Amino acid sequence: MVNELESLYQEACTALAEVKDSQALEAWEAHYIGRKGVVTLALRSVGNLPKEERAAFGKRANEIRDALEQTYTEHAELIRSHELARQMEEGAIDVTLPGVRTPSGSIHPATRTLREIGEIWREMGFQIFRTREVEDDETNFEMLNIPQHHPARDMWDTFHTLTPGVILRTHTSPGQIHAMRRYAPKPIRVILPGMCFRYEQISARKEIQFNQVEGLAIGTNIRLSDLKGTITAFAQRMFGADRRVRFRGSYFPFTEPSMEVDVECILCDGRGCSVCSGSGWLEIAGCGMVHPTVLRNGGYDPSLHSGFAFGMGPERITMLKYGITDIRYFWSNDTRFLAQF
Ligand code: FA5
Repeated sequence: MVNELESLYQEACTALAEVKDSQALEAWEAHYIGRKGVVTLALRSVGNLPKEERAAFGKRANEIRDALEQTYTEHAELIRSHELARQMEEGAIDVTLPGVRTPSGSIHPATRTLREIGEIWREMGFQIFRTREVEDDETNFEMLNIPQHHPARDMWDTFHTLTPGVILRTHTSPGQIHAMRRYAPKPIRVILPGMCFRYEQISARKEIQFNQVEGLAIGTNIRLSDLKGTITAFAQRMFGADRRVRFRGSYFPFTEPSMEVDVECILCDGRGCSVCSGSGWLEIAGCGMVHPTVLRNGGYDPSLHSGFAFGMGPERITMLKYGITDIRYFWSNDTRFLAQF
Protein backbone atom coordinates (compact mmCIF):
# COMPACT_ATOMS: atom_id res chain seq x y z
CA MET A 1 0.00 0.00 0.00
CA VAL A 2 2.77 2.45 0.90
CA ASN A 3 4.45 1.76 -2.44
CA GLU A 4 1.22 2.52 -4.29
CA LEU A 5 0.90 5.73 -2.34
CA GLU A 6 4.49 6.73 -3.22
CA SER A 7 3.90 6.19 -6.93
CA LEU A 8 0.63 8.14 -6.70
CA TYR A 9 2.59 10.96 -5.10
CA GLN A 10 5.19 10.92 -7.90
CA GLU A 11 2.46 10.86 -10.52
CA ALA A 12 0.63 13.81 -8.91
CA CYS A 13 3.84 15.86 -8.78
CA THR A 14 4.66 15.17 -12.42
CA ALA A 15 1.10 16.01 -13.47
CA LEU A 16 1.14 19.27 -11.50
CA ALA A 17 4.37 20.35 -13.18
CA GLU A 18 2.54 20.05 -16.53
CA VAL A 19 -0.38 22.25 -15.41
CA LYS A 20 -0.20 25.64 -17.17
CA ASP A 21 -3.58 27.33 -16.57
CA SER A 22 -6.24 27.64 -13.90
CA GLN A 23 -8.67 25.31 -15.70
CA ALA A 24 -6.12 22.50 -15.73
CA LEU A 25 -5.24 23.32 -12.13
CA GLU A 26 -8.85 22.92 -11.08
CA ALA A 27 -9.00 19.54 -12.82
CA TRP A 28 -5.74 18.47 -11.14
CA GLU A 29 -7.07 19.43 -7.73
CA ALA A 30 -10.32 17.50 -8.27
CA HIS A 31 -8.46 14.44 -9.52
CA TYR A 32 -5.79 14.23 -6.83
CA ILE A 33 -6.59 16.11 -3.62
CA GLY A 34 -10.29 17.08 -3.96
CA ARG A 35 -12.99 15.47 -1.81
CA LYS A 36 -13.15 12.46 -4.12
CA GLY A 37 -9.53 12.71 -5.35
CA VAL A 38 -7.35 9.62 -5.61
CA VAL A 39 -4.96 10.74 -2.88
CA THR A 40 -7.85 11.59 -0.55
CA LEU A 41 -9.43 8.17 -1.15
CA ALA A 42 -6.10 6.43 -0.60
CA LEU A 43 -5.80 8.25 2.72
CA ARG A 44 -9.25 7.07 3.75
CA SER A 45 -8.35 3.47 2.92
CA VAL A 46 -6.14 3.27 6.01
CA GLY A 47 -9.00 1.49 7.80
CA ASN A 48 -8.73 -1.49 5.41
CA LEU A 49 -5.13 -2.20 6.34
CA PRO A 50 -3.97 -4.73 8.94
CA LYS A 51 -3.69 -3.00 12.33
CA GLU A 52 0.14 -3.13 12.51
CA GLU A 53 0.56 -1.31 9.15
CA ARG A 54 -1.91 1.50 9.87
CA ALA A 55 0.33 3.85 11.89
CA ALA A 56 3.22 3.90 9.38
CA PHE A 57 0.86 4.23 6.43
CA GLY A 58 -1.20 6.98 8.07
CA LYS A 59 1.92 8.98 8.96
CA ARG A 60 3.33 8.83 5.44
CA ALA A 61 -0.09 9.49 3.87
CA ASN A 62 -0.50 12.67 5.93
CA GLU A 63 3.00 13.83 4.96
CA ILE A 64 2.18 13.27 1.30
CA ARG A 65 -1.15 15.11 1.56
CA ASP A 66 0.53 18.10 3.29
CA ALA A 67 3.34 18.17 0.70
CA LEU A 68 0.86 18.05 -2.19
CA GLU A 69 -1.29 20.82 -0.70
CA GLN A 70 1.78 23.00 -0.23
CA THR A 71 3.02 22.42 -3.81
CA TYR A 72 -0.51 23.02 -5.11
CA THR A 73 -0.76 26.39 -3.30
CA GLU A 74 2.62 27.52 -4.65
CA HIS A 75 1.78 26.41 -8.17
CA ALA A 76 -1.64 28.12 -8.03
CA GLU A 77 0.04 31.38 -7.03
CA LEU A 78 2.47 31.07 -9.93
CA ILE A 79 -0.32 30.43 -12.44
CA ARG A 80 -2.35 33.33 -11.08
CA SER A 81 0.53 35.77 -11.52
CA HIS A 82 1.27 34.49 -15.06
CA GLU A 83 -2.38 34.85 -16.03
CA LEU A 84 -2.53 38.32 -14.56
CA ALA A 85 0.59 39.35 -16.49
CA ARG A 86 -0.91 37.91 -19.71
CA GLN A 87 -4.21 39.77 -19.19
CA MET A 88 -2.34 43.00 -18.64
CA GLU A 89 -0.35 42.49 -21.85
CA GLU A 90 -3.55 41.86 -23.77
CA GLY A 91 -5.04 45.04 -22.33
CA ALA A 92 -7.80 43.16 -20.48
CA ILE A 93 -6.86 44.97 -17.27
CA ASP A 94 -6.94 48.76 -17.27
CA VAL A 95 -4.25 49.71 -14.78
CA THR A 96 -5.22 53.39 -15.01
CA LEU A 97 -8.60 52.74 -13.30
CA PRO A 98 -8.67 53.92 -9.66
CA GLY A 99 -8.29 51.01 -7.22
CA VAL A 100 -10.78 49.95 -4.60
CA ARG A 101 -9.64 51.23 -1.23
CA THR A 102 -9.36 48.45 1.33
CA PRO A 103 -10.72 49.70 4.64
CA SER A 104 -8.08 49.46 7.34
CA GLY A 105 -8.81 49.07 11.03
CA SER A 106 -7.56 51.37 13.74
CA ILE A 107 -6.57 50.97 17.37
CA HIS A 108 -9.56 51.04 19.72
CA PRO A 109 -9.59 54.34 21.67
CA ALA A 110 -9.54 52.55 25.05
CA THR A 111 -6.52 50.49 23.95
CA ARG A 112 -4.83 53.64 22.70
CA THR A 113 -5.25 55.31 26.10
CA LEU A 114 -4.20 52.14 27.93
CA ARG A 115 -0.98 52.08 25.90
CA GLU A 116 -0.39 55.79 26.51
CA ILE A 117 -0.92 55.37 30.27
CA GLY A 118 1.32 52.28 30.31
CA GLU A 119 4.09 54.11 28.46
CA ILE A 120 4.10 57.04 30.93
CA TRP A 121 4.26 54.72 33.94
CA ARG A 122 6.97 52.65 32.22
CA GLU A 123 9.09 55.78 31.78
CA MET A 124 8.55 56.47 35.48
CA GLY A 125 9.97 53.05 36.39
CA PHE A 126 6.76 51.03 36.87
CA GLN A 127 6.58 47.49 35.47
CA ILE A 128 3.40 45.80 34.23
CA PHE A 129 2.05 43.06 36.49
CA ARG A 130 -0.97 41.18 35.09
CA THR A 131 -3.39 39.34 37.31
CA ARG A 132 -6.55 37.31 36.80
CA GLU A 133 -10.01 38.62 35.88
CA VAL A 134 -11.85 35.83 37.70
CA GLU A 135 -11.13 36.32 41.38
CA ASP A 136 -12.10 34.88 44.69
CA ASP A 137 -14.20 36.93 47.07
CA GLU A 138 -11.39 36.82 49.61
CA THR A 139 -8.82 38.59 47.40
CA ASN A 140 -11.29 40.99 45.78
CA PHE A 141 -12.76 42.07 49.14
CA GLU A 142 -11.61 40.48 52.42
CA MET A 143 -7.85 40.93 51.88
CA LEU A 144 -8.53 44.55 50.94
CA ASN A 145 -10.13 45.22 54.29
CA ILE A 146 -13.70 44.87 53.01
CA PRO A 147 -15.28 42.09 55.13
CA GLN A 148 -18.57 40.31 54.26
CA HIS A 149 -20.98 42.85 55.69
CA HIS A 150 -18.93 46.00 55.19
CA PRO A 151 -21.11 48.77 53.69
CA ALA A 152 -18.31 49.60 51.21
CA ARG A 153 -19.25 46.43 49.30
CA ASP A 154 -22.15 48.44 47.89
CA MET A 155 -19.57 50.49 45.99
CA TRP A 156 -18.74 47.39 43.93
CA ASP A 157 -21.86 45.55 42.74
CA THR A 158 -20.58 42.13 41.88
CA PHE A 159 -21.03 39.47 39.18
CA HIS A 160 -20.99 36.12 40.97
CA THR A 161 -20.26 32.81 39.21
CA LEU A 162 -22.05 29.54 39.93
CA THR A 163 -19.10 28.55 42.12
CA PRO A 164 -19.60 30.06 45.58
CA GLY A 165 -16.89 32.59 46.41
CA VAL A 166 -15.71 32.93 42.78
CA ILE A 167 -16.52 36.28 41.20
CA LEU A 168 -15.50 38.54 38.31
CA ARG A 169 -13.14 41.13 39.75
CA THR A 170 -14.87 44.42 40.42
CA HIS A 171 -11.62 46.39 40.35
CA THR A 172 -7.90 45.78 39.74
CA SER A 173 -7.09 46.28 43.43
CA PRO A 174 -6.98 42.51 44.26
CA GLY A 175 -3.91 42.53 42.01
CA GLN A 176 -2.20 44.48 44.83
CA ILE A 177 -2.43 41.37 47.02
CA HIS A 178 -1.06 39.11 44.26
CA ALA A 179 1.85 41.49 43.58
CA MET A 180 2.70 41.91 47.27
CA ARG A 181 2.62 38.16 47.91
CA ARG A 182 4.89 37.62 44.91
CA TYR A 183 7.51 40.21 45.92
CA ALA A 184 7.34 40.64 49.75
CA PRO A 185 9.49 41.81 51.47
CA LYS A 186 11.18 43.43 48.44
CA PRO A 187 10.21 46.90 47.17
CA ILE A 188 7.51 47.06 44.47
CA ARG A 189 6.74 49.51 41.70
CA VAL A 190 4.09 48.07 39.36
CA ILE A 191 1.01 48.96 37.36
CA LEU A 192 -1.78 46.43 36.93
CA PRO A 193 -3.90 47.09 33.85
CA GLY A 194 -6.96 44.98 33.06
CA MET A 195 -10.66 44.49 32.61
CA CYS A 196 -13.10 44.84 35.52
CA PHE A 197 -16.76 43.93 35.79
CA ARG A 198 -19.58 45.47 37.81
CA TYR A 199 -23.23 44.66 37.97
CA GLU A 200 -24.23 48.26 37.28
CA GLN A 201 -27.09 50.04 35.64
CA ILE A 202 -25.45 50.97 32.31
CA SER A 203 -25.48 54.71 31.70
CA ALA A 204 -23.53 57.39 29.82
CA ARG A 205 -20.75 57.16 32.46
CA LYS A 206 -21.07 53.56 33.67
CA GLU A 207 -20.46 50.31 31.86
CA ILE A 208 -20.63 46.77 33.24
CA GLN A 209 -17.22 46.02 31.74
CA PHE A 210 -14.39 48.53 31.73
CA ASN A 211 -10.61 48.80 32.09
CA GLN A 212 -8.72 50.01 35.10
CA VAL A 213 -5.03 50.69 35.63
CA GLU A 214 -3.99 50.05 39.20
CA GLY A 215 -0.65 51.31 40.51
CA LEU A 216 1.28 50.10 43.53
CA ALA A 217 4.54 51.25 45.11
CA ILE A 218 5.84 49.64 48.30
CA GLY A 219 9.11 50.35 50.06
CA THR A 220 10.57 52.01 53.10
CA ASN A 221 9.76 55.66 53.80
CA ILE A 222 7.19 56.03 51.02
CA ARG A 223 5.05 59.00 52.00
CA LEU A 224 1.90 60.83 50.96
CA SER A 225 4.08 63.47 49.29
CA ASP A 226 5.56 60.72 47.06
CA LEU A 227 2.05 59.70 46.01
CA LYS A 228 1.03 63.28 45.26
CA GLY A 229 4.23 64.06 43.35
CA THR A 230 4.06 60.86 41.30
CA ILE A 231 0.39 61.26 40.37
CA THR A 232 0.91 64.94 39.50
CA ALA A 233 3.85 64.02 37.23
CA PHE A 234 1.68 61.41 35.52
CA ALA A 235 -1.27 63.78 35.04
CA GLN A 236 0.93 66.51 33.58
CA ARG A 237 2.48 64.08 31.09
CA MET A 238 -0.93 62.73 30.17
CA PHE A 239 -2.90 65.99 29.99
CA GLY A 240 -0.28 68.72 29.52
CA ALA A 241 2.52 70.27 31.58
CA ASP A 242 0.49 73.31 32.69
CA ARG A 243 -2.53 71.29 33.77
CA ARG A 244 -3.39 71.82 37.45
CA VAL A 245 -4.04 68.77 39.62
CA ARG A 246 -5.91 68.63 42.93
CA PHE A 247 -6.43 65.95 45.58
CA ARG A 248 -9.74 65.62 47.43
CA GLY A 249 -10.20 63.58 50.60
CA SER A 250 -12.18 60.38 49.95
CA TYR A 251 -12.70 56.88 51.32
CA PHE A 252 -11.48 53.45 50.22
CA PRO A 253 -11.26 50.67 52.84
CA PHE A 254 -7.84 49.57 51.52
CA THR A 255 -6.09 52.95 51.70
CA GLU A 256 -5.65 55.38 54.57
CA PRO A 257 -5.76 58.29 53.94
CA SER A 258 -7.69 58.02 50.65
CA MET A 259 -8.13 60.65 47.96
CA GLU A 260 -9.66 61.31 44.56
CA VAL A 261 -7.52 62.99 41.91
CA ASP A 262 -8.95 65.74 39.70
CA VAL A 263 -7.30 67.49 36.77
CA GLU A 264 -8.30 70.90 35.52
CA CYS A 265 -10.92 70.35 32.79
CA ILE A 266 -9.08 69.93 29.51
CA LEU A 267 -12.07 70.95 27.43
CA CYS A 268 -12.77 74.35 29.04
CA ASP A 269 -9.38 74.97 30.74
CA GLY A 270 -11.05 75.13 34.12
CA ARG A 271 -13.66 77.74 33.19
CA GLY A 272 -16.57 75.29 33.60
CA CYS A 273 -18.47 73.41 30.87
CA SER A 274 -21.04 70.63 30.48
CA VAL A 275 -18.40 67.87 30.59
CA CYS A 276 -17.05 69.01 33.97
CA SER A 277 -20.56 69.96 35.15
CA GLY A 278 -19.44 73.55 35.48
CA SER A 279 -16.86 72.72 38.18
CA GLY A 280 -13.74 73.19 36.04
CA TRP A 281 -12.32 69.87 37.34
CA LEU A 282 -12.43 66.28 36.10
CA GLU A 283 -11.88 63.22 38.28
CA ILE A 284 -9.27 60.80 36.92
CA ALA A 285 -8.36 58.38 39.74
CA GLY A 286 -8.79 57.15 43.28
CA CYS A 287 -5.67 56.73 45.39
CA GLY A 288 -4.19 56.61 48.89
CA MET A 289 -1.57 55.16 51.21
CA VAL A 290 -1.85 51.36 51.42
CA HIS A 291 -3.75 50.45 54.61
CA PRO A 292 -1.59 48.67 57.25
CA THR A 293 -4.02 45.70 57.25
CA VAL A 294 -3.59 45.31 53.49
CA LEU A 295 0.20 45.56 53.81
CA ARG A 296 0.06 42.80 56.42
CA ASN A 297 -2.21 40.66 54.19
CA GLY A 298 0.33 41.07 51.41
CA GLY A 299 3.19 39.90 53.62
CA TYR A 300 4.77 43.25 54.55
CA ASP A 301 5.43 44.57 58.05
CA PRO A 302 3.67 47.99 58.29
CA SER A 303 6.18 49.12 60.91
CA LEU A 304 8.97 48.74 58.31
CA HIS A 305 7.19 49.26 55.01
CA SER A 306 4.73 51.72 53.55
CA GLY A 307 3.32 52.32 50.11
CA PHE A 308 0.82 54.05 47.90
CA ALA A 309 -1.76 52.77 45.44
CA PHE A 310 -4.00 54.30 42.82
CA GLY A 311 -6.66 53.16 40.36
CA MET A 312 -7.73 54.95 37.20
CA GLY A 313 -10.25 54.25 34.42
CA PRO A 314 -8.86 54.50 30.85
CA GLU A 315 -12.33 54.77 29.25
CA ARG A 316 -13.23 57.75 31.44
CA ILE A 317 -9.84 59.33 30.70
CA THR A 318 -10.41 58.78 26.96
CA MET A 319 -13.82 60.43 27.29
CA LEU A 320 -12.23 63.44 28.93
CA LYS A 321 -9.43 63.69 26.35
CA TYR A 322 -11.69 63.50 23.31
CA GLY A 323 -14.88 65.03 24.69
CA ILE A 324 -16.82 61.74 24.31
CA THR A 325 -20.13 62.13 26.09
CA ASP A 326 -21.27 58.50 26.33
CA ILE A 327 -19.20 55.50 27.48
CA ARG A 328 -21.56 53.12 25.63
CA TYR A 329 -19.86 54.04 22.34
CA PHE A 330 -16.79 52.07 23.43
CA TRP A 331 -18.40 48.64 23.14
CA SER A 332 -21.14 49.43 20.62
CA ASN A 333 -19.01 48.24 17.66
CA ASP A 334 -20.19 51.25 15.67
CA THR A 335 -17.45 51.72 13.08
CA ARG A 336 -18.46 55.38 12.59
CA PHE A 337 -17.28 55.98 16.15
CA LEU A 338 -14.19 53.76 15.98
CA ALA A 339 -13.06 55.15 12.60
CA GLN A 340 -12.48 58.56 14.20
CA PHE A 341 -9.46 57.29 16.12
C1 FA5 B 1 -11.80 51.69 42.66
O1 FA5 B 1 -12.19 50.78 41.92
C2 FA5 B 1 -10.57 51.54 43.51
N1 FA5 B 1 -10.14 50.18 43.46
C3 FA5 B 1 -9.50 52.51 43.04
C4 FA5 B 1 -8.35 52.62 43.98
C5 FA5 B 1 -7.22 51.84 43.78
C6 FA5 B 1 -8.40 53.50 45.06
C7 FA5 B 1 -6.15 51.93 44.65
C8 FA5 B 1 -7.32 53.59 45.95
C9 FA5 B 1 -6.23 52.82 45.73
P1 FA5 B 1 -13.54 53.41 41.80
O2 FA5 B 1 -14.74 52.57 42.01
O3 FA5 B 1 -13.69 54.86 42.02
O4 FA5 B 1 -12.34 52.92 42.68
O5 FA5 B 1 -13.04 53.16 40.29
C10 FA5 B 1 -11.84 53.70 39.81
C11 FA5 B 1 -12.04 54.21 38.39
O6 FA5 B 1 -12.58 53.17 37.57
C12 FA5 B 1 -13.08 55.34 38.31
O7 FA5 B 1 -12.48 56.59 38.55
C13 FA5 B 1 -13.53 55.22 36.87
O8 FA5 B 1 -12.61 55.86 36.01
C14 FA5 B 1 -13.46 53.73 36.61
N2 FA5 B 1 -14.78 53.13 36.77
C15 FA5 B 1 -15.39 52.72 37.89
N3 FA5 B 1 -16.61 52.21 37.64
C16 FA5 B 1 -16.79 52.29 36.30
C17 FA5 B 1 -17.85 51.93 35.39
N4 FA5 B 1 -18.95 51.33 35.82
N5 FA5 B 1 -17.67 52.16 34.07
C18 FA5 B 1 -16.52 52.74 33.64
N6 FA5 B 1 -15.49 53.09 34.42
C19 FA5 B 1 -15.61 52.88 35.74
